[in-house]
Amino acid sequence: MPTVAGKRRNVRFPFAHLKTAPLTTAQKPQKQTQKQNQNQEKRPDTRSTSSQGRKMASQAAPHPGTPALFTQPPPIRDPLVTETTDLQDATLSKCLPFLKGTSDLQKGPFNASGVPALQRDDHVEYLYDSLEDYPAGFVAMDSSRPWMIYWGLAGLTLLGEDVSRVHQRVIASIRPMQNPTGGFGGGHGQISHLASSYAAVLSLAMVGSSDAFALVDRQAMWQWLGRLKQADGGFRVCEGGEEDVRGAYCASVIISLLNLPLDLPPTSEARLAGFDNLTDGLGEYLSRCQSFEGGISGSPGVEAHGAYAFCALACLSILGPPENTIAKHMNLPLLLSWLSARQYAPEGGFSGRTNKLVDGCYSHWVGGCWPLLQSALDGKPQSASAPSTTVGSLFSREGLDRYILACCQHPQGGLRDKPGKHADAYHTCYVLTGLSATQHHHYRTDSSPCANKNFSSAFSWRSKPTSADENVFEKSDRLTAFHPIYVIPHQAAEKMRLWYEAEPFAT
Ligand code: FPP
Ligand code: K
Ligand code: ZN
Repeated sequence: MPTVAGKRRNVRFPFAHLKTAPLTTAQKPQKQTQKQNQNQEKRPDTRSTSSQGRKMASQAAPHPGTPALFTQPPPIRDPLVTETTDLQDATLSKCLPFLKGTSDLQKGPFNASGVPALQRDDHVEYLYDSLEDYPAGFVAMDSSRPWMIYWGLAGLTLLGEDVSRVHQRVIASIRPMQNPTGGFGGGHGQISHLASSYAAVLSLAMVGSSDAFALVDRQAMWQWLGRLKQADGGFRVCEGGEEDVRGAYCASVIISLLNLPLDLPPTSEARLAGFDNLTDGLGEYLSRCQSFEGGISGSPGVEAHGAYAFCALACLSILGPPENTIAKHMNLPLLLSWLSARQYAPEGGFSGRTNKLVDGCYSHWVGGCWPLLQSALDGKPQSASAPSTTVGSLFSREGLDRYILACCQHPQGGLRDKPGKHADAYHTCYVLTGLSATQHHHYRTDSSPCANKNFSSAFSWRSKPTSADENVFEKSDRLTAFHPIYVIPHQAAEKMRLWYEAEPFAT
């Protein structure tokens, strides 16, 4: 993609994700050293750099305004010591100075609640940069091109940037990845995948021009989805590939945003299983993905994980009103219990699964489950405005805000998994999405702007900003609200759907 941001800086990405990148021997030592040096969190010159100084900082008094819940290890400990408890202890030691506001590696200013400000300009600059060229060492990311566009555009949109001005550039980047047999690949010449198609469609929705919408070959997409639909109700992620809840969610997002016909194409093999529609048997498939713990796994019978919980709950929230679909296909008390156990104290952030560590990206994958579950519990909306009674907040917004703002901001811009990790575009996007979710109340109304009644409840979501007395973040740190299912602005989702409603579709 050609440069859009005036200022250029070298991209930063975590090399841990690139273990398989086939770097040449000539490049390897030099490039990695250069990257890693760049990624060191530099302490400001004004502070002590001695180990004594570090020790004092970690023992220093917490920033006033920070409740004890977020500054001390948990009062009850399991006496059994394992590799898992050691890793958890190490994570706590890394996070506590950040939560207390005593780390040298943190930028201020801190507000009266002891929460550091969002480094908005640094993150904007980081994300514009993430849309630029990458050196050869990033070759492993070549199958994630639409994702990199999505993460960049979504993060910038959350931060208040107008991404419609790059619509031509986005179209030019995405066009070569569409296959005539339907869908988008992860890179040039690669077969279509539901995850890259999801990222491509959402990117086109965010730039929001007719040219962007007209790029999608809906007929071919529909035929391709018909080939991915399986006899047990789910979707494979690509032809000959695995079937999992990512497939179910990405397919449902694409079907509903592009206003595709629900009928299975006549040649779809899933018709042999007795299905007529792309969505037949999908809720039942997702139901089989709820594990004994109450969480949701990628496919039936394996370990529950937060990323899959979001995919499944968002998919159910597309299929129909959450108070019907989630309540019908999930054991709610068990789901609530597992989801609640994902938020840790003192960290405040979420883990993805039992006995694992907090990670900033789960601010979205787990955090994004809460509005969907809340809507299921709130029940059928009675009006076009916010409901007068709801079950209230099901998780600690304060805890998540503290984890995000204190622990996930890289001092050189971009957001991250946890202290000590590099920033990357994926974490920057999903940590900011999580922050935005804490800053808004998301609810459904009884009206949708769409003429086609299919999936109308998915287009009935609205949001309102949380009030000042609920917030520990500064007013200036408020982000754009995102649609809780489509993870782009509400308007972008509605505009795309309405555009395709007006376009004839020849089956
Ligand atoms: C475990 O990683 C992670 C997973 C099992 C799932 C990852 C999937 C996603 C993040 C998103 C899928 C969604 C779409 C829409 C394509 P880990 O073992 O490194 O992390 P952990 O220790 O936190 O579980
Ligand atoms: K992780
Ligand atoms: Zn992560």
